[in-house]
Amino acid sequence: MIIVGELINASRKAIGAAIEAEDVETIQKVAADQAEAGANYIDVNAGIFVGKEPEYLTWLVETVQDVTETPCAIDSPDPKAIEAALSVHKGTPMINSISLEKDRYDNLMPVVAGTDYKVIALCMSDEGMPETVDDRLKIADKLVNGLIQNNVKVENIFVDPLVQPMSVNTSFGVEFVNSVEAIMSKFPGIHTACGLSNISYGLPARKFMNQTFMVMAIAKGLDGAIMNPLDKKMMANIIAAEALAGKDEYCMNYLKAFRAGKFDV
Ligand code: THG
Repeated sequence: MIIVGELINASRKAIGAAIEAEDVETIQKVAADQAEAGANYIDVNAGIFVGKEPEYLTWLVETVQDVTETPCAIDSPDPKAIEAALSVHKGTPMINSISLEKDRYDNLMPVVAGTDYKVIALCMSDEGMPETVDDRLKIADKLVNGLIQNNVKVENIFVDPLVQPMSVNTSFGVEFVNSVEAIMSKFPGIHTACGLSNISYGLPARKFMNQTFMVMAIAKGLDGAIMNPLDKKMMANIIAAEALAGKDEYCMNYLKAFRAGKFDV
């Protein structure tokens, strides 16, 4: 599982305040803690600051990279903000995300074309949010083919089928996990990723719903997630679910995690 640590997101109160105050220490602690907990990428999102997003995202990348070698996932719908952040990023980042929305697609495709960046391809178009497997496959098909035509390697693409809240429609959980399965089998070698926590929006005890949903999605092939790596139960669930899904030869990783105390949660 490729884990993208979600905690540096300006929509979280403490982080929004730290960004405005240029509080390096707070941001660096959250970055280092997530890297230490096993994040493969550190998501940086300054989306609430309209107009200032390029400036703040650039500052976030520099601040995070001063304290960890773990690369960033640059999280913005705005190609200009992504380009600004890329101009200072060292190493190979993840771009979060391109979508089929025309402006976003047309402006971001040249930025990722021919690069070795990891690219999240979000199943969203100008026609709105997809609901069924079929809706998602149609968008994924266009995004994946477009990226491949622009010389992005299939193994660098993470399709995000878009998680929608269970509280809105009882079928949204099943449609999502079936989309993961359909996308993984239609495009061999591709990855999937998502922000899981949307599934539990509007419900109590969200962590239980999120943790269980993760296991269901892993069973269908999900191999990337934008999540809180400091959630130890979630991390333990992932290790067990990946072993159960046949992705952990001789349960080596499971045994290693046990010995490291990762199941003492
Ligand atoms: N897909 C893609 N990118 C995304 C999302 C997605 N980026 C943004 C979002 N959705 C995922 N990121 C977050 C960031 C923070 C929170 C939720 C999603 C959040 N966290 C809890 C909090 O602040 O209280 C803490 C988490 C916890 O305790 O478990 O709210 O869907 N491609």
